[in-house]
Formats: sequence, C-alpha cells, structure tokens
Amino acid sequence: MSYITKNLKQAIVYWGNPAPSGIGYSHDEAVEILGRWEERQELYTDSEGREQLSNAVVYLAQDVDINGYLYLGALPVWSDLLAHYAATMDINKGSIFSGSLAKTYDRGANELVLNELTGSDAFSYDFNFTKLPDDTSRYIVYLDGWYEGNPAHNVKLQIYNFETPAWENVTGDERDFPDEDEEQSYQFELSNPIGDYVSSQYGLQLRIIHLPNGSAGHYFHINWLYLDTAMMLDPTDVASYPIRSFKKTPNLKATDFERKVWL
Ligand SMILES: [Ca+2]
Repeated sequence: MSYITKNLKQAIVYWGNPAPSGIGYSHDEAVEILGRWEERQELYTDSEGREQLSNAVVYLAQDVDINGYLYLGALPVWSDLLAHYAATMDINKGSIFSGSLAKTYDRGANELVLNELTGSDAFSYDFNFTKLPDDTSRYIVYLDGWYEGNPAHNVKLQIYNFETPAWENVTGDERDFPDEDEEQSYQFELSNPIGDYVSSQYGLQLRIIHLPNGSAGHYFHINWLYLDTAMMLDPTDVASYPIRSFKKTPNLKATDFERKVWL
C-alpha cells in the first residue's frame, strides 16, 4: 500500500453518478468515503484542456466521477431540526385525568395526564402529526414525561405502518416508559427510511400503549411531546465542491493507484 493510500483517514461525503437535470446535475444518494483533503490552490487542467486553479485537492482510494460532489465531513449531512407538535390525539382506550393536548406543546410545568384502566389494554392513546415536509427523512420523537404506574407494567411507543398496514413497536425493549417517580426525558430515533410510516394524507401517527393488564390509579404524564424532523441535504445545500478533474496514476510498484481530485 502506498504512502498516499495509507494516509486517507478523513471522512468525506461523496455524491456520485451525476446525471444532467435542468440547469445542473442530480446525483446518487451520498456515501461516506475516506480520503485526505488539502485546502490548497493548485493549477490543473480541466476536461476541456483549460488551466484552472483548484479550491482544494483531495486524495482518495476509489475512482470518482467528474461533476460528482465532495464535502469534507461525515454522514449524515442533515438540515437543521424542525419541531412539530401533535395536531390531534385519539383516545382508543382510557381517558384524560387532567390537562389537554395543548399542554404537550411546551416545557412548562403543565402536563397532560392520562388515565389507566383496570384490566387488559389498560390504555391506548394516538398522537397524530400532520403537515410534515415531503422531503424529510430523519424523525426523532422527544417526550418529557413519566409513567406513574407499576414496575411490572409495560408501556410502549408504537408507530403506524401505512404499508402493511399495522402498528409496530418503535424499539425492541420490553418497556419504553418504565415506572418512575418523576419526569424523565425520552428520545426515540425513528426508522430510516421512514417512507412507510408517513402518509401525505394522515402524516405520522404515534401510539402510547399499555400492553398487559393495568390498574386504575396509574397515570401517564406528558409535559412536552414533539417530533423533530430534518432532511438529508443535497450537495448544493452544504459547503461542497464539484469534482473538476480526476487523475489516476499507478504508484512506483504499480500495485496501487494514486487517485487525485481537483475541486
Ligand atoms: Ca407542558
């Protein structure tokens, strides 16, 4: 392995396979590769034989496409997070002890407190998030609250799969909200890709459900509940550079190649 190839240790995001689209190019989904990124201006000859000055020079262990894009950094490259609150709540089983859905919209002391019933399917509440951006691919659920119940009771977070269609557990854990004495902060990253779980008509639906038998006098407290979304950024949305020139040269022993890119 050449000196050049051994020292490719920086995470670099690569958008390859450029296809003409309108005024620019569309690309395959970003992949993370290793390389060495040098912020230096160097004269190079572009594909049309013109001399140009580079923005940066990058060494890689793989071939890349002219008009692909490179970005110094790791995946995922996400936009800023955008918060969404539940537009409606459906009570499948149970009832409101105190508060209202609006109490889940801020982190103040006010809670929505939900009742548990004695017997099987002790409670089931759905929270419906609508008006979600089309191109969002990252979803994180935040819940500040607590289950005031019994250590043996199982309260789970579920999500509706519009494709199957069926409710699915968000985690493989026995309990997502164990019995507690005070408020906790919970965070759940939802599956990616999220496509089957988001409907243009209904948005995204979460269910908080008590699975085995329950007992009256137990409560589920929600102080703050929101869904953070972010989208995977395109090369033109980040400080990336188009690949202007690429040169592949055998090393001295002809066992490897030096791959050099001018941006
Ligand atoms: Ca609140």
